[in-house]
Amino acid sequence: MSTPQNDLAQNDLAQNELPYRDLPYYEDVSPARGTTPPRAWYASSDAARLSLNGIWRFRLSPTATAEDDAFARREFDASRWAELPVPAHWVLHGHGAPAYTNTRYPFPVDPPHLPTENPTGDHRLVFDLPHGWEGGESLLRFDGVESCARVWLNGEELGTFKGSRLPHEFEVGRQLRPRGNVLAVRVHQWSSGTYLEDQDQWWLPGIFRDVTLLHRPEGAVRDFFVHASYDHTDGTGTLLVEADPGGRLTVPELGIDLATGEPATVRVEPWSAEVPRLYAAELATPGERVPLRIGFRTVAVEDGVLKVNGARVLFRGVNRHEFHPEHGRAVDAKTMRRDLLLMKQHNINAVRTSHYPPHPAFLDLCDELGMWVIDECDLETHGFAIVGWRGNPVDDARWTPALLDRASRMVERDKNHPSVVLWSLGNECGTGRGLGAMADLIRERDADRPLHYEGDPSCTDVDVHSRMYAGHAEVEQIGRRTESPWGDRELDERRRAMPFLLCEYAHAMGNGPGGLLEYQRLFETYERCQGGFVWEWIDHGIARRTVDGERWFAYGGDFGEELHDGNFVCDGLLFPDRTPSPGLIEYKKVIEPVRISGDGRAGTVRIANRFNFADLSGLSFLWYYEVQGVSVAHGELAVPPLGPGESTELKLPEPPAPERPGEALWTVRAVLADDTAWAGAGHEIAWAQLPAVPHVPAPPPACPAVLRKGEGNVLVLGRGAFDAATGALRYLDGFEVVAPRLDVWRAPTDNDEGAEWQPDERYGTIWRGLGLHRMQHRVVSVRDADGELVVRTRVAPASSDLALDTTFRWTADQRGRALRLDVSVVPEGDWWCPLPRLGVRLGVCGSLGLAEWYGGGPGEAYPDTRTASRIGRWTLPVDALQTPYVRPQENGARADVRWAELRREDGTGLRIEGDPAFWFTARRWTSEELDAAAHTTDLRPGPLVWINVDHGQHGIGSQSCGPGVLPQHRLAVAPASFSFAFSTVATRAGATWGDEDR
Ligand code: IPT
Repeated sequence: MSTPQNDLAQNDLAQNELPYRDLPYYEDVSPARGTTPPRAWYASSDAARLSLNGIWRFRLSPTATAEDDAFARREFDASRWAELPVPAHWVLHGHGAPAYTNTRYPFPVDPPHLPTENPTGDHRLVFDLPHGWEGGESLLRFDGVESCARVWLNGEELGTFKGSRLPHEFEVGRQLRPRGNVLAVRVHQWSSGTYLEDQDQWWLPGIFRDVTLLHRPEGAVRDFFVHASYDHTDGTGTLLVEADPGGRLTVPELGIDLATGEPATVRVEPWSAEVPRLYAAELATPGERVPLRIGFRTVAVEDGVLKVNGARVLFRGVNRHEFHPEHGRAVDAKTMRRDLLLMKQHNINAVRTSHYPPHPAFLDLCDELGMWVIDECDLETHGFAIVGWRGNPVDDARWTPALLDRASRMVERDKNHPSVVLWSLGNECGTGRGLGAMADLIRERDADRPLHYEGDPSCTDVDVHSRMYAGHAEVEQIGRRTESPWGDRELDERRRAMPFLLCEYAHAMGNGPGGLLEYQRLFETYERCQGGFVWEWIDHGIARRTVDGERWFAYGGDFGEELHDGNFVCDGLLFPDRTPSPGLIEYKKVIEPVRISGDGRAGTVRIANRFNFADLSGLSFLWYYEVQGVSVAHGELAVPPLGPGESTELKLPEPPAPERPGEALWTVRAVLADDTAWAGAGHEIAWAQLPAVPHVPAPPPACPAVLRKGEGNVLVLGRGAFDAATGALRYLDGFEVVAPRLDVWRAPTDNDEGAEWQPDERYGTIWRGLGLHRMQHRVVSVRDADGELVVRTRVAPASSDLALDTTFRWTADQRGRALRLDVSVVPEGDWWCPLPRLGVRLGVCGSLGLAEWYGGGPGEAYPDTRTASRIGRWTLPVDALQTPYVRPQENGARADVRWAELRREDGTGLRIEGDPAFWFTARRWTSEELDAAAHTTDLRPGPLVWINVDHGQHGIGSQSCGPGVLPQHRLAVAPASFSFAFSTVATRAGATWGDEDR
């Protein structure tokens, strides 16, 4: 933000930009010494290459200068050093420990200086050249070293470099010998580069990507640039490949055989993330043949809209950090592919490589499988925000060479990927001249991709307007191109004419994110709103084991860091072990590229193709007619191969004559017709349920039983036995229960807790402050009202006059086995905040370990995360109802439950029906225990299963970083009434009350 103080600070700074002098290389701001210019990366060629990955020797020292460089000499004896795999982070192999901070630098902000304690890892590898390795030039390539390296080969120093997630190469032909080569690499955890790499992630030093020796025959490819555009007006592609040295380019399938530097225009099929058409090609220079895969596509901003091949694209995106729970950012090829398959399988079509260029092979996979990519530079100086941006390197000319080096290493490395459609200057760097210089450099080199950077609201250097965590209302305003002015009229106008992206939204920390559906509607309504990127793909929990071998995931603070940001590092759609979280299942549903809607009663269904490029010929449509959650008829629906944006309305078949009464609905699913590269035939893409016959809850007792006094201090009503003094239910049909009572507490989610920078109320703190976690229940009266049992309780927190005046009215039918509970709640006092939940909690014996329910499932759902919940009959063990969020918190509710049963192994158990449908939760610990736990291993099953049947739940929102719960999803305090019927289940086959309903 531009304020007088800021401007002053920036001016002062400009005058202070005297050159830094006499700094050691790791503090010196210059990017590198001795490396060769950046160039395109390619996975293979016919030139020899030798992977130097493997087991190296390793020594850790506490400071940058504790050890001299004698280890680089060939004769040095490192046989007593530890062994360490490369690529790896040494802190994940028992040398030192990881540490997590979000924006804060873990050392004083004193650029470019670093703490004296600067863990330094000396790495050493002895290697032979393979048989037949020819002499001449070779390059030694490092794909990623954090954060600064000094390199020697056979005792001769090659140079130094910084830029952790960028490639660096040295010429080494002269130093190589056939046998016994000694490669020595000194890696400092902290360097001036660290000031540019303040991304929100673990601090993980090491050689974490591949090390490769590349033979460079005479006339080998130094660099090449593939320009492959597509003209959607005439269906032609134009190919031009620049190469140094020049050579020939062949694309057999297109009959192309050209000299480099010469263009060719031919009819082609275009590349898109939906239809990733690649053409196999070969670049041949006098000394090398490089296989290429070419995708034709044109990216352009036209009429304020970002278009590819002439069509508006909608990003259904995620922010992807590189992360593996055991290996940190040393992510292997299998894991990269796994990420992409999981994304494709969940309808995700775009990745922002937050906040650095990924392993280069990842982009090959994006080309192949189809993914829009925003490639982001390895640059973030977020920690300067804490000191009012004073000294921010992106606004200090002394750092500009380092910024430019980073920009050009990214662009040169990744320029040949059709999947990369936008360049991003970096993340959260504030503003400054350095960013402008980077933008100039990138545009100069590659005019064919628009630029992205979120941190400068003026949008001076970019082609798309981008925001993070903007609320729905603001996105709507932006959608209308009426967002508030920033300052400069001309720039404001320019910005309003730009396409808009949410480069981060929907913070997926813990339970959530909520509110996805409402964002998606905005993206579909406003042409300018071209989608967003959920923050983020995966939880960065580090795998640990208890002494008993049980696995758990560590977050900030678990390694004894004195400064840390706790579990803010676990905010992904995947759990650390890459199991999809409910958030991912919800996202998949919300962004489904086929919209199915209709009128189940009228028997009509509408299919809309929401792809931007693909038609629907690859999909099959299946229908099911379900009565009480059981499919009674099904078949295939003939859907024409609608083109992008097209829709049609179809008639569903005649439903079968009902064998028994009850709720009925149509489920229509769109599935892959054939196997694809990323999922098999039958994989579901989209679905909808269309109600045909509504659900009718069980009526109140027709022939009410009468309350009577039993033996001792007991009241008996139907099959229920109650404590006469408190009115608490003790037994149901001989079955012991911990009496149902009103419950409003949930273990606050990360989103309930909220973030300090969000203006919305932080309800976790507010609820706790009010004492909602320790409500007291004062029994006001226990009455026999015309044979019914009526119990009035005042439920209220200590030290407050707020209360919930609660009446439980118990009734039973003479003939039935069920007990009906009508609850009514009347708030007292000025309740100004929503409740976490409103319902009834009871406890039953832990042997009731199996849950079956008819209602929303199979996964959890909350008011603003319920799109993926589908009505059906579901069965799961109680243990599987819980979602293992890395930091335990409220989870596991099932929405719209008509009835639920908990059963023992022999089939006997308890049944609960709701009127209206309810939220159902069952777990082996209480909400209080859940609330107290810091890690999953803190939760120990108790002797009981605790059941919550809720009339209401507060929404989830995204406030752990973004906006809170939308008003329509808040659980406002208001008079409420709702009912449950409790009965026992005799055996699986001979069910009791509710039998007529099944
Ligand atoms: C935003 C960062 O860009 C991202 O790296 C991550 O830290 C995210 O927040 C939260 O997990 S910045 C935030 C202060 C809006």
